[in-house]
Amino acid sequence: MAPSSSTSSPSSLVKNEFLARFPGAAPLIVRSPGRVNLIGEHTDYNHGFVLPAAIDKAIYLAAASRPDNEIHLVALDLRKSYNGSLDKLVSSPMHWPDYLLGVVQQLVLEGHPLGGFNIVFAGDIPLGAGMSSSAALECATAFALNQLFDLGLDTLAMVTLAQKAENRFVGVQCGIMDQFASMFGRRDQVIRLDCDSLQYTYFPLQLDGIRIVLLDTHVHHSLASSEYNTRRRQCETGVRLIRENCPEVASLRDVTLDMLDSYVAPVDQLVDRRCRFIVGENARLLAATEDLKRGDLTAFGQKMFETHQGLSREYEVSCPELDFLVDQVRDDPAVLGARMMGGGFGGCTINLVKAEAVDALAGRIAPVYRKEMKRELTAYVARIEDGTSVVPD
Ligand code: GAF
Repeated sequence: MAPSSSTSSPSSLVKNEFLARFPGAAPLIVRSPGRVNLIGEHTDYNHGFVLPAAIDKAIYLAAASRPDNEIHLVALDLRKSYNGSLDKLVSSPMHWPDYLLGVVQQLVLEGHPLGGFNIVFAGDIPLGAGMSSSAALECATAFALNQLFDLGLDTLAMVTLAQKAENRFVGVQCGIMDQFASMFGRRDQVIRLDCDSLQYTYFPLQLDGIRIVLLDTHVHHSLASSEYNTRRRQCETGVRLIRENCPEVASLRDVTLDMLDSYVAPVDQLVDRRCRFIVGENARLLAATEDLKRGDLTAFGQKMFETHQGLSREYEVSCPELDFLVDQVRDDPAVLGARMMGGGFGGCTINLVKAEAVDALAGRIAPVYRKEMKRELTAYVARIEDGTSVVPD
């Protein structure tokens, strides 16, 4: 959705609500998008590669400073508000304030001079669908506070700060992908990010008649964050086992299949399966970016199916609903590739679909999904957009 100045746009909605609740000068308005990830899943915290992009679904946040130390937050979509203070940053039983307070806490810990502020936000990123609404909210907060208090943080500093907020305040040991994509996104380009060096390259995404379709399972497993942290620990165990023999290995990025055969498989088969997926996924991503350079979306799409297989069978972060949706499109000639996207255990699948077949696809799958999985299906077409920025007046 492109922000516009019409009264119904999300940016004018948050602005008007802000002015109604906090009369005074016009607030700063920030747009911070969700993301898709084309390939390279669970590789970020293993120092590997990812291929995300920011999308046209975003958080819109209106912010202004206050003369005291108070923090007033309003989540318009949830119709909830939070009042607190800079002097007492503790996590909230409502949970949603933590994404903002975590950013504030990191800024305070880093010694940045902050004052109190008011924020009103809303958005159109479906919650729990795996499009990273939480990272978008963290990035929007970091971006807004950086501007309001003239902190002089560069984009990468805001990204790492937003990630730390999630790791240390919210308690999910996520990697850097979601925050990076939300901040660094560029219209019609995907980002190949090396999560070890943090070097990144933009690749034009020539979709020529292909659409990125997200099929939302409407499954939100509470398992997601605990299992996510477990996967992370299992990967660390694999690295530890290998390092007993190969001390030069720093992360799964440096690991070969031979090393897994020799040092992990004989000791712990579950850890071996997890690590094997990551090693294969990094190689697959590098090959997939070659497909992109050649404009071969058919070969690229095949690799998305392979990724799904690995996430489902080896990494075991899928769920019956995600598997069902991928199985439904596997033999459809209008679908070039499909896989579960993001952390897993629910959320959505990402599909590359011929433009003329998008409506028919959703129309075909929704009734069978309802019948077999007893849930509704929502389809979104995602466009690739710019990252976090100020919405001009
Ligand atoms: C979630 C995390 F937040 C990311 O850092 C990433 O690990 C992803 O799951 C899986 O690739 O979105």
